[in-house]
Amino acid sequence: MQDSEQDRGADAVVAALRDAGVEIVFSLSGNQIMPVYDALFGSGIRLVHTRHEGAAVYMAEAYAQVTGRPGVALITAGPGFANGLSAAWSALCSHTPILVLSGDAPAKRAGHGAFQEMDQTAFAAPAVKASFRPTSAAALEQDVRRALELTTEGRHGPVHLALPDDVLRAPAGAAGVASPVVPAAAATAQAPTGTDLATIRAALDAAERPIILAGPMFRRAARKPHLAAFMAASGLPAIALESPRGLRDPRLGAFVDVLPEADLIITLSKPLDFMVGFAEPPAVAAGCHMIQVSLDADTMARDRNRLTDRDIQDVAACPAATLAALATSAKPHASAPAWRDRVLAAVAHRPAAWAEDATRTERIHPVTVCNAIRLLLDRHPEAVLVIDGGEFGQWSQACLDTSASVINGASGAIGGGIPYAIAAKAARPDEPVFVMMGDGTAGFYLAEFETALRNSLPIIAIIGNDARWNAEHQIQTRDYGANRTHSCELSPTRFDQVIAAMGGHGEYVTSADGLAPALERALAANTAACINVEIEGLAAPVVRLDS
Ligand SMILES: Cc1ncc(C[n+]2csc(CCOP(=O)(O)OP(=O)(O)O)c2C)c(N)n1
Ligand SMILES: [Mg+2]
Repeated sequence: MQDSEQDRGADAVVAALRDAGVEIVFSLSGNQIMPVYDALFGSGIRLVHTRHEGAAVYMAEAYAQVTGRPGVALITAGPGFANGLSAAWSALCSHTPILVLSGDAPAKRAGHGAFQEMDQTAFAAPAVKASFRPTSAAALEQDVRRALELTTEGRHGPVHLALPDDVLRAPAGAAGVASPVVPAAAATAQAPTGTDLATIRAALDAAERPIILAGPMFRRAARKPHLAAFMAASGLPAIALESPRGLRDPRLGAFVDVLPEADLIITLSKPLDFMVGFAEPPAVAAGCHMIQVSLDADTMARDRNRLTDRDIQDVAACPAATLAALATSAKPHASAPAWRDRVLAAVAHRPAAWAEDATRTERIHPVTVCNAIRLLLDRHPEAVLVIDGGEFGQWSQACLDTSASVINGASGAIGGGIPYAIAAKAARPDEPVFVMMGDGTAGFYLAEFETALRNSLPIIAIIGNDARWNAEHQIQTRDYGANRTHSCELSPTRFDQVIAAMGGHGEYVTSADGLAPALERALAANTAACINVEIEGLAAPVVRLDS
């Protein structure tokens, strides 16, 4: 400890993290946050040092999703902070609780043009739930503790703290009375009132085909069982949405075909946004009664005010607590289980033709790759499966699921897959972690393979390589014509060789027969591995009841 003999602001930051039970900080270093690196010595908190700030923030997001506890990223000022913002916005869209700590220029030099000075809170504002810049070392411990609490207060999401360099180095105990800048978090989640529950129960009784649409939080391992318990008790369908394709998420099969039949939709922390076709026809019937259950009053008001001619009620209560209360008191609904079975059959629907199609392509069909992965997931039911974007990612979504899955989420950002997998492995070191992604997507954070190797976090990446930004190629073909596609071709990169050169395990698969043995070798290698599969570049799957 060189900056001062006493505890510094940086020590206060680390004390708050440690006391909150934080086990890992994902970080990329820089001048202003050096005191925090120093303070981490002896704290028991693991530091995973990444190759890009975006990766550190994506790692915090996946860590939170897999563990159910807030993830923490620590990045430097100016460009480092800006590099992390896109990933912070992903966590905002996926309702994931993360704390983003960034270094900042000295507070006493505010407005003087200090190195990397930037109005961080203004820059962060649209990308996070809340952003603050504490200026007192004495209040820093409280500020960090409160910021962590805020990540799970109301709708879960990212909270940002800009930490001025001089505040991190200043003695934490010497400043006398100091007021924290982060407001107090609400003590408890708001339970639904008896009136709230009576409103919902009455609506359920009056409806013929009610359904619950839940937000991405209900896809997480910790909350999935709540949906299942409600379905079991009531006999009604409850579906969680987390994909940027919304109702057309291939994981939801032909769900889009049955939702318009619903006459009551109860949303649980699921805004009536693009993911649900703005709750307008044809996605949702015009006469459908809707009840929104959320702690995000602003978003509920936004949606209700837009849909003024619709029958919408708001319930300002914790969605998880509301669901639990409904599950314990539910009795089988009059329409159950026929309506539920119809919805679940639509969700499970996949075109029968895929099996045969998969044998006909010249290069390996994405479904064939997925079938090989499924055998491994059957053997390792606790494995984590990460799926990133692109058409290959959509095929993976259609074919694969596990109890612990992480996808690129409602932001629609591609590229976070490798960092997601690394964080999932840090959270679950005893389980295999697979990440499926396209060759374009793989390029975003390929250097993080070195992070995986350096930190002994053996992930297995399956790259569906069609030497193309295929999703973009498909859009150009569809919207402008087959003779007006350009600039989507990529080199057929030997990712396996790149990873082997880094010191990891590489496999190059050019035939369906080669898939299973390559996967077995990668598992046995117990090091970060890349399976580079030459796939057929197909359009993302479309699943409809008549397909
Ligand atoms: C951060 C970000 N940049 C760009 C895009 C647009 N985008 C979506 S899919 C895609 C192509 C992905 O290509 P690849 O990973 O090779 O998968 P493929 O579609 O070829 O299977 C692009 C560029 C995006 N969604 N997110
Ligand atoms: Mg591709």
